[in-house]
Amino acid sequence: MGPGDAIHGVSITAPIGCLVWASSLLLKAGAFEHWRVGKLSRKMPTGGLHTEIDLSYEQEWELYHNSFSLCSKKLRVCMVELGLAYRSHEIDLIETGSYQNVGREFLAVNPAGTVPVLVHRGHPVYESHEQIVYAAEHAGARGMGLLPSEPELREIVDDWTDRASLVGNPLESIDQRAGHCIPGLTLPLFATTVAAIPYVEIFKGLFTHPNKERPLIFAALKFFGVRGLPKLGPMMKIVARSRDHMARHLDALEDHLAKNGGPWMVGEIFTLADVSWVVVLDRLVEADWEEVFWGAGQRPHVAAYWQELAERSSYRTAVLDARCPNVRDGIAALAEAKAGDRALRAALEGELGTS
Ligand SMILES: N[C@@H](CCC(=O)N[C@@H](CS)C(=O)NCC(=O)O)C(=O)O
Repeated sequence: MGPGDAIHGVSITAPIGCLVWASSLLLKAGAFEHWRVGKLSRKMPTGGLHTEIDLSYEQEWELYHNSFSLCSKKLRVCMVELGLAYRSHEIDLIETGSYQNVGREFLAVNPAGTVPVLVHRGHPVYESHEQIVYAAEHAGARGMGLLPSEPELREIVDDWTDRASLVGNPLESIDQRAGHCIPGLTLPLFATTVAAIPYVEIFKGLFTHPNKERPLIFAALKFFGVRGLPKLGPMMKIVARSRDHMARHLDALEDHLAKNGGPWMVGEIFTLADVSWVVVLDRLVEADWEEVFWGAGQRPHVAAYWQELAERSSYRTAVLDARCPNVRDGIAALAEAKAGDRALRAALEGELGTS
């Protein structure tokens, strides 16, 4: 469906146009985001274990997660690396089909409505960068391997884990965290994966999701598609800004890996820092940024690091095997659109340093 198409004989160009205009305005002003964060932060639980909350549970470890979410992938990779079995509760986000994450049942698990949530013996642990540490600290010898106790190694692990994390509003501190560049760099992929999500599901978010930007952005992406994304100026600015900052984070990673010799972030030991970065690099690959960032001999240490990460069985089990159909199709559609449209490729990949 494209501009001018009609549903039951009624033109949808005008209402969609208004929504796109409204979403651009909101993105530019950022006023709504402040309102949203202000409103949600009263409900947003702090990170870490909450022993004061009791949830019903059947297994020692339970995981509320989504197949596509970056933070969920990180926690799943971590659980596989630690050899911790868990009971799985898959929660849909609009990215994968519906706003189950803001339904009554899931809000009882996490009032902030975000995934993942790790539940240990019925108590939730919030924030994925804290969940992986918590899980490692409760996984015996295997956990100690992923989380070294030597202060100088632990400092490296903490720094690089933090740099890959998503903490608070992703559009802020994009210069400090590669994780914060990920939503912007995923916009082209959202523009293809959303093709499988009906408008009616997307617009439900106007009534149910605390962040009204989400349905507006997803509706605009669906309407324009990836080929029309270059027309959405505010979104393109976010793509360009995220691309430039990600290039700097990867330069730092390249330097770090060149100095310590690899194959992992702290040399021979695979740690939580690598768990945190495998999902960042995976997202860059699935959203077709691999060539831009480490193709054609650029950043050879990052390229070699990615190759090692992608060969780990935890990556295959927790990320590749979990990929859902609309994401699989969206990845192929994005690659196809860029391959057949040089202007689109140039608009998305641009000249680094131009944002
Ligand atoms: N800082 C949180 C971020 C959680 C987060 O934003 N999760 C996203 C998926 S990666 C989510 O649930 N989004 C759904 C929504 O906002 O509707 C963490 O690391 O766990």
